[in-house]
Amino acid sequence: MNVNNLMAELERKHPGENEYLQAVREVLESIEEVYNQHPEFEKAKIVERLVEPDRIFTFRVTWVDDKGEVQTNLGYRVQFNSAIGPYKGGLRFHKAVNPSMLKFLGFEQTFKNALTTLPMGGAKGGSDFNPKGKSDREVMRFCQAFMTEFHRHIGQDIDCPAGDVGVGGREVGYLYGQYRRIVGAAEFGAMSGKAICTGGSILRPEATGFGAVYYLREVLKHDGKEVKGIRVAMSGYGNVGWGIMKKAAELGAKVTYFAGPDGYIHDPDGVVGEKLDFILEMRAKDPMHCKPYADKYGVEFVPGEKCWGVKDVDVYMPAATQNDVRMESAEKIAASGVKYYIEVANMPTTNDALNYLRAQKHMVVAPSKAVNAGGVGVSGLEMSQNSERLVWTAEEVDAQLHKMMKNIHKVSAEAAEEYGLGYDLVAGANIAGFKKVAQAMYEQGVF
Ligand code: 2IT
Repeated sequence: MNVNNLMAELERKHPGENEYLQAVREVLESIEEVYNQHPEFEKAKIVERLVEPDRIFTFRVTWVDDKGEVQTNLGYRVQFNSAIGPYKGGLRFHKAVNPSMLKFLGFEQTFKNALTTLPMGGAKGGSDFNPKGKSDREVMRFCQAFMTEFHRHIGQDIDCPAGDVGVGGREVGYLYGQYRRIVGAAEFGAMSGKAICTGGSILRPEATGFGAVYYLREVLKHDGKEVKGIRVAMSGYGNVGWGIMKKAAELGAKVTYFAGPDGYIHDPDGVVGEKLDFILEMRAKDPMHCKPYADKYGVEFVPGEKCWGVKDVDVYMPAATQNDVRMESAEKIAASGVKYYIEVANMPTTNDALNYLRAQKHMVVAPSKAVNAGGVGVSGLEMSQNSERLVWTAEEVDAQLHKMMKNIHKVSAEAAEEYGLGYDLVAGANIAGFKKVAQAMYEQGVF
């Protein structure tokens, strides 16, 4: 394989799909050498097949808003790869959703899911529906209209969607309800992220954030350090960011900086105790502003800025959205002297910024497809519970999540070591995830 040639071909076929092309390039660059040591993969054209989704569905979603006006959105599902299990991945409802974004997410999901060790292929879907400012009834009508078309593409052994940005417990409830109504069966494993009373798993909402902190713990352990006392600067305080704040507080670490869409907060005492509840309230009232936190607790708020570059922390964790950290921020991060850069949101760093940070000798960089895998990991455990028709306790789920995150760190570190790359967690995760999917494709023949 020659990455530049392959990318030139993909750019020709998919012009302007920048996020997708970015995600593919990032993975291919780090597996190029490994791949070239496997002539059997080369012969079976594994990479050429793996970079294209198996299929993409696009459909019209028409619904009626509260004013009685007819609205039309677009719905999508990118079924990327099912070599190791049924398609699995979230649904994103956001006004910027387009095929390039969902292809990048589906591609990343394929390797992430492989890292969890559970049998799950990769997929992603969603809609350009903007949930902001919509009433509860409008959200329900939209979800029902979406599922009326979408149901024919999913199923417990085919494709199991879940939540992502803009799709939380409420939306999954309406989506699953409509699925059950149409198929006329309680097929729990056709969606994950469900409420506990509808076959959901305990800890699924917290799993991504908790898992990220468990992963961070392994990185620190590698350096002989503990989580206790660690200070974190992060972006995002959505479902995932909040989970990080909560688990960090539980383990005696603290989030002292967090950035939202309107600027960043500096709380030297950390987001702990009842402040965690306040964040939930604040977000429910207005997800676009974190300033009310500063007003309530009398701490610093810096409008219009991100906290990348602050010096009095030990770890940076971008947990907002894709391409949040660009070159300009990466330079500030490197100059701050902070050692750990732990990606949490899917692809939060542009490729040039990521390569720049990875090249810093004093830094350890961990990739989102490993760090945030606990979310889909617990989705996989939800599918297991649904198949068994059993409900696990919080202790059981947490123990499995913990084991999974430890293992993801371990296999990533070992894969990098095996190929002479030292403690390179980014390349290691790509190599470990890729090898599993590639081997499964190879074993199953050419199609
Ligand atoms: O990015 C992700 O891993 C998710 N949105 C979770 C997907 C899932 O199926 O739980």
